[in-house]
Amino acid sequence: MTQYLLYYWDVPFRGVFPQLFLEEIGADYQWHDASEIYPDKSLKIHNPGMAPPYLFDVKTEIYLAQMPAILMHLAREYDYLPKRTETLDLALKTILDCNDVLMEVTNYFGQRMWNKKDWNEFRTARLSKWMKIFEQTGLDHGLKSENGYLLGSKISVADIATTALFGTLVHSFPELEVDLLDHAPHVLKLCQRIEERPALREFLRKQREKFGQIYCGGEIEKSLREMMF
Ligand SMILES: N[C@@H](CCC(=O)N[C@@H](CS)C(=O)NCC(=O)O)C(=O)O
Repeated sequence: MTQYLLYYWDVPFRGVFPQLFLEEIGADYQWHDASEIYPDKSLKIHNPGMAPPYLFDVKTEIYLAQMPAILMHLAREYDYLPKRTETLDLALKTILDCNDVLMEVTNYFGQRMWNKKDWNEFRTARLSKWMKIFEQTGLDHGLKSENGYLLGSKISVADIATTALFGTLVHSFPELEVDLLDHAPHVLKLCQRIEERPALREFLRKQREKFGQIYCGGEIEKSLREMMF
């Protein structure tokens, strides 16, 4: 029986976070185009949200918006939250960091297009710093090149979020893999390990076959692509 409906656009960007999680836990879910809710019905659903992704829980008939809230909800339901207070807090912090990186990479969701000067500054200063933050977080909690997870010895929602962020980014923009290798080599390996999990490998293969290297779509993706040369 269908457990969840996930509403998002036909690009990976932010929707791949909940989708990767739903695949990881083997949930029975249906993907729906965000236009079924956004914008016309945004205010008509129970628990309205500003913009996609939206998750609809079929059993409780409750909608939830905001990617971090959706991930935290699923993580709690399926025991993907660390137990200790520090790492539990860090799980939320990691998801929020991911959300910030999405916003920064897309220059505040395409409010302005990238130019070479701003992009190079962002890439060398902030993007590299974000990568180092994830790397140091992992190292502080026992992440190794061949094993371990971002927040300890057990997989958590933070690993799914980190992979949805950096795994997707370097798939869509292979030019950025060298940045991740330089600034966060253990995180790069972690993303590769998570992407190879049996529950995720086939999903990602199909999704990437369908989307190719599409990232967030629109004018801002075009602008981002121009920055890569
Ligand atoms: N903070 C929200 C942001 C949602 C959001 O910005 N969604 C984008 C697609 S990734 C959108 O459709 N925005 C249209 C709008 O904001 O009106 C979240 O994390 O879910």
